[in-house]
Amino acid sequence: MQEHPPSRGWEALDKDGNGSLSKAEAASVPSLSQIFEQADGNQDGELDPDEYKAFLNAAQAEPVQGDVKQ
Ligand SMILES: [Ca+2]
Ligand SMILES: [Ca+2]
Repeated sequence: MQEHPPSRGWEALDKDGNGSLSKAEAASVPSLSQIFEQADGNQDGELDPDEYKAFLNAAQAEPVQGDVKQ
């Protein structure tokens, strides 16, 4: 629940209120800053909530090697 703060604090991070986060806006969240370029699907330097969500979904869809529970 707490690994990725931005879904809760998105609006707080979005300083200029344009609905997406620039790299500068994301810079206050190190974990977000780290994945910014990967998550910025269209590479326009702005991370929008859909891109972020898609990134998280893709990350969760990755099969976890060595942690298979049956
Ligand atoms: Ca913004
Ligand atoms: Ca983008």
